[in-house]
Amino acid sequence: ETETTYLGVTPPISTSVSTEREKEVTITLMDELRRQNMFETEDESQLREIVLGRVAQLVKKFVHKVALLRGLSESAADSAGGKIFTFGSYRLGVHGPGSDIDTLCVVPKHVTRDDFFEYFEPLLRELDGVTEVAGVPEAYVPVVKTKISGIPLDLLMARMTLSAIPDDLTLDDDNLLRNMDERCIRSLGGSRVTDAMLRLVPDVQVFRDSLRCIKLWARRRAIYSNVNGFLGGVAWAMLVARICQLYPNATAGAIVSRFFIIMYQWCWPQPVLLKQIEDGPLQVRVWNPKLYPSDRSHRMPIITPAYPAMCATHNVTESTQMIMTEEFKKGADIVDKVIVGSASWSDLFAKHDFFHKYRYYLQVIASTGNSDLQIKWAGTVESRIRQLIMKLEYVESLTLAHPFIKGFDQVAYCLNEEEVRAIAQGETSPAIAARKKEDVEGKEGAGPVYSTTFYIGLMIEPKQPGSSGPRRLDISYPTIEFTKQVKLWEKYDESTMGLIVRHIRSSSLPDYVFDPGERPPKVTQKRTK
Ligand code: 3AT
Ligand code: MN
Ligand code: MN
Repeated sequence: ETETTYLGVTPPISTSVSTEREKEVTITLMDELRRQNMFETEDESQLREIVLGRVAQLVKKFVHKVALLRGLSESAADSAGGKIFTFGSYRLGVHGPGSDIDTLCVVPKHVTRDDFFEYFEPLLRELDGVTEVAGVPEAYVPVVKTKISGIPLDLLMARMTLSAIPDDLTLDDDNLLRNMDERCIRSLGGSRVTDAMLRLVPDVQVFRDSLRCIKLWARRRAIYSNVNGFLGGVAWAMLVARICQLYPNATAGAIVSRFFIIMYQWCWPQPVLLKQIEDGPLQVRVWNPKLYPSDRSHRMPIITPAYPAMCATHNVTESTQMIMTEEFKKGADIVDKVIVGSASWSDLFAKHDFFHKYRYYLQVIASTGNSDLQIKWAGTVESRIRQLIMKLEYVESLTLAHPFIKGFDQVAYCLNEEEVRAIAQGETSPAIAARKKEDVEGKEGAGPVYSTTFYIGLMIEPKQPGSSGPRRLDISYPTIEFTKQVKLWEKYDESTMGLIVRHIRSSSLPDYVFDPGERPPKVTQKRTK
């Protein structure tokens, strides 16, 4: 046993300090991140602090008000407290100019979740500089989304089993979770995980700089999305944190370089852990593949470092794992070149080539005639696309089904039922596309159709030499099953919601998936004899 201590589940790979060259590329990396507009201005960062200060005051006011309503004495109400904690990118210190502030409001036991929506929300609406307030009490993690002085905030609430919330309360004690409501435990989770991560990295500034780089890279390469089977912000942060543990004295440039090499070579499904998984005071499941078959199905497990330990990457499928592994390899090659000087950091942040990569694509088109309903319907469809991907992975001649990380929203003003049907089926018509809201208003049977189209790239096995006839790709089973299952959604309504899955050739991809000038000009195919 050695005397030296380290953070993480194994000793570091290397404790040496970075080379001169690694220090140089760290400087050029930071320059590039600034050029890419990854940092907010000093003014914006001060504004965030002011806004947070005001939210903290408001939470206290709210707790005080509810205390009096519940018949507590004036002095008990005065000492009831209330405290905010941030999490997400702002807490990690990796937020960009437009990022929100994820904020948890911690309240004492006399304040209920209903109070949060009934009293806190109205108080918020009265606050100076508030331009948007939208409560989502029915969400898995209930939230009030707001905008104060132009800064977006996600406000969560957790009710503790304490009669007062002191200003010096911390959330790291697992025993605080005892007897708490499940939604409150979930709401605490984000904050507890973020704080644990910051405690588990050897150098917070190196971690932040490296994570900013990886987040930008993952966004540009279109592999930043938990719902679609890639990794979300928390998972990317945990991966970077683990590399930081393995190289405690390295600079950000060196961390990024090791990140790609190690992640490319990682022996999945060996989990990425920042600390040993521990048991705790609740009757809840802790991630354990030896015990639970569903945990055994996780292909790239990355485990949260706060109790109860959970897998942040349960959405990863065979396809998305292949895609990410390929990106790790490409990233490793580029960073190698950056270090020898034959590539620049901007090459690492090159835009993805999803819409150039495949010959065939699936379009999944969700449509309704109402913009509010469309958000819910499209969200539901998107959350199930992963199921379609997994079914497609079983199709024999399909090597890979690659989901794109975002849907494309469109609104078409239709004059009649026939047009509505055509749009819902994914057909495009220049005449309808050119029409404006005014053109259909007041007309009998006319109205808007809102559609969201998701794309899945299909990689098909090359045709076997010697086989006769055209190779047929039969995806009817996966698509029919998928449509059937999505329509089991409790709020599904046949008469107002459309769902279509169809395949198209790359040449039929609509212009809106490309940036201006991105699409190679169409060559008119003239057959020469
Ligand atoms: P941004 O800089 O805000 O884009 P972020 O990492 O802060 O990056 P989010 O604000 O979307 O990203 O998420 C912050 C945390 O909130 C991450 C996770 O702990 C939690 N979270 C996000 N989306 C959900 C969700 N749909 N359900 C539950 N928790 C979520
Ligand atoms: Mn955020
Ligand atoms: Mn958020």
